[in-house]
Amino acid sequence: MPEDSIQHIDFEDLNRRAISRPLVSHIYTADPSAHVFNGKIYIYPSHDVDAGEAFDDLGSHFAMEDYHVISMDSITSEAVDNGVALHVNDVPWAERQMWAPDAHEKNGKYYLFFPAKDYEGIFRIGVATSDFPVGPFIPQSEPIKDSFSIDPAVFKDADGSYYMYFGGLWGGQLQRWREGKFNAAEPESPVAHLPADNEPALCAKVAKLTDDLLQFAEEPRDLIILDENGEPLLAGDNDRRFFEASWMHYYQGKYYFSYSTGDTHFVCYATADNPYGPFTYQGRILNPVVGWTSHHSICEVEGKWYLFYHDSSLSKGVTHLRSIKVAELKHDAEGKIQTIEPYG
Ligand code: FUB
Repeated sequence: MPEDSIQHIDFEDLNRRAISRPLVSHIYTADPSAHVFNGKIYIYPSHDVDAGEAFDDLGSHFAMEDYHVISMDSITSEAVDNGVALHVNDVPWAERQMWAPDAHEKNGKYYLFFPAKDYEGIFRIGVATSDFPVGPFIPQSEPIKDSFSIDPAVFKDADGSYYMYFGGLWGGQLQRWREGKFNAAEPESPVAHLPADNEPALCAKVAKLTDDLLQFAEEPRDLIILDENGEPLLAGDNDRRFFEASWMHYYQGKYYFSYSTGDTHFVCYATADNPYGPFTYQGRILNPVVGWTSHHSICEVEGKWYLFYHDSSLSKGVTHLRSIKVAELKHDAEGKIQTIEPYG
């Protein structure tokens, strides 16, 4: 829900209508990436804090410093905070802004993938490893070579390959990498360097990972989303084009790429028959939540599918103080996802 409409919200009424409650309320959490490892649910969220930074459209007020892993024995059990799993002070290359992370498992080892700004103010994506799903995680000394932008989501395909999906506009800097290297030219405005409305939209990126999950095995490719006529979505198609918050899930023979439309506040999805695409736009998964951002993951737990998402209802609309939630997600007989209305 856009910032300027929040002042009119009756939060008591909204919380009554909300389809789910915050999973934890002793800290603020956002951007939940959920997985089942060894029969247990692990959620890798951002840990929101109020660091006193001024609000701007580059997201400087999202000044997070560490990650906590949240675990649940089952979808209805209590969500447990397992404490600090990684702190920015322990990451040699990272200076600030520990944004939306993800994690995965391979051969009994756990990998935390996270974006942060380096000492030049450029978002990079790092990897940290642990013998335990809840950490503590030990970071690599350098970010992934040639990584950029934000919101890594790692998907394991049926053949054992792992792919990273990533990217984000405005504060996520994706628009500054259009020429293959960081465009440092001023102004550092969120809308500078974007394509014109009638040009193809900027794409999320996808790259296969190396066997040790520590590097890109190939140069990241554009994840193209086509409209109903087989044409790439345009940059001005703000209700449908990619903005940030990549996620991938596989359901009945199809790859489902889901993402946030950012300034129009929807979580949407597109499908393909392979992990690279091209994908075809299908529809909305989640209508706008309270707060500017919307960011989710989709995870199967004991045969049912769930949408993990966040909103700012607990903080009464403070956009950088969010809480993770979960709701059941349903695919219909044709595989279409039913749109979720967060407040009933
Ligand atoms: O949490 C910081 C940023 O807000 C994430 O990286 C974006 O996806 C948005 O949720």
